[in-house]
This record gives sequence, C-alpha cells and structure tokens, in this order.
Amino acid sequence: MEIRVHDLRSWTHDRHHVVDDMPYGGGAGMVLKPEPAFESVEALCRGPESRVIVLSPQGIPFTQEIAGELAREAHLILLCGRYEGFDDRIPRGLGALELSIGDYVLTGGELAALVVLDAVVRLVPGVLGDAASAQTDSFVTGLLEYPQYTRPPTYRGMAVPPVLLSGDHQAIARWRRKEAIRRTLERRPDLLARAVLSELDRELLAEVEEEDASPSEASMKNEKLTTDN
Ligand code: JFE
Repeated sequence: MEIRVHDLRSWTHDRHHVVDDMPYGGGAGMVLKPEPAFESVEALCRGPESRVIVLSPQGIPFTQEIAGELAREAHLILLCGRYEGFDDRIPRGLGALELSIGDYVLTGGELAALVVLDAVVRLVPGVLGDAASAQTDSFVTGLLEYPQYTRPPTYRGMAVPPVLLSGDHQAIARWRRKEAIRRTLERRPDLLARAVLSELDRELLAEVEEEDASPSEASMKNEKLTTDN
C-alpha cells in the first residue's frame, strides 16, 4: 500500500497559488476553482485503473459496502476541498464518485478522506491482520455487535452477565444474538428494519420487546440527543 499526499496549490500558475474564487450569483464564502482540481487529477491519473473520489457533504453516503468495493480498486485519487465547496464542474467533469461520511459539515475534505482511507485500507488483504475483516462481517450482516466483556468479573459494582461465565456455549450464543437485536432495536431501528431475521431472531426480538428497559439516569440525559426527528 502506498499513500501519497499532494498540495493542490502546486497546480496553480499564479504567484499566490490561488485555488479559490468568488461564487457566481453571489453568496458567502469562496469556491474551489476548476483548473487546479482538473490539472492535479490529470497529473496523478494512471488511466482507467484510477478511481477519482470527491469528498463532500453533497455526496452519497459512504458505507461498508462502498469501502469493500474501493478496497478492490488498483488506484484511488481522493480530492479534498476547502472553503464552501467545489465548482460543480469538478466532480462532474472528473467523473468522480462523490462521497459524504455523514450528515455534519466539516471545514474541509481532509478528515473525510482519512475516514474513507482508514475504512478501505483495513479491508485490503494482507495490509492488516484479517481479524479486522472478519469483524466487519457482522456490520454487513446488518445488526450491531453484541456487548463484550473482559476481566474482572465485577468492576465498580457492574457485573459481567453470568451466562458469559457459565461455559454453556449454546446459551452464550443465544444471549449474544438477543443482545445484538436489543441494541439494534434501541439504537439503530433503521438497520433492524432492513435486517434478514431468522425464526429464532423473531423470537428473541419478541422477548426483547416484552422486557421494558427502565432507562438509567445517564440514558435519560442522553435521550434528547437520540430521539430522531
Ligand atoms: C469539503 C463546506 C459548507 C462544504 C460542499 C470542502 N460528510 C462531510 N461533511 N463535510 C464534508 C464531508 C466536507 C467535504 C469537503 C467540505 C466539507 N467543505 C466545507 C462547508 C458547504 C460545503 O458544501 C469544503
């Protein structure tokens, strides 16, 4: 794996290395000019094996599935902007895949590019240990992970669920599946709605829905942030 970083200003022709300009039609802030973006990508492009990606809040949502596709590509070029964004001819004219890493606004594309890079690199065979990609499978499967514990068995009054110490592998597997379903229901009902559930999963979901969780003081405080609009 080879990763290179380039300065967009090295593809300017003026003495002040200007990469931005005022938006046509007026409005606040500046926009990234087409020329340095096109010239940089053309300089770095190796032909059809290069995939151009533009990071932007207007992109399609970056997902684990897209990470998996990008991990199979030979060469990625990630273009990071600043200011209020790009002249729209940049992503269009470059035939770029426009990606958003989430519904919040960063000051530029650099951190978004690092997020994409990190998620993709860990899927490239041989780059990291492949415990990493095995771990990813559960996300692809569509449920959140079950809660994990390690020693000590009790910490500050919080006990590890006794079933995990029981040695009953069947009971442990059932508990883990149920807790994965519980978490997904509580935190990501959108994922649960799309998940493929077995007969047993439906049974576990019904059990979870029966068990009314009494919210802790901490979760009450966090609740106003977690209710969707
Ligand atoms: C840039 C900015 C107001 C952009 C383009 C370049 N998921 C995600 N959040 N934020 C970004 C990606 C991102 C990516 C690249 C970027 C933000 N900005 C700032 C500010 C409107 C914008 O629209 C500049």
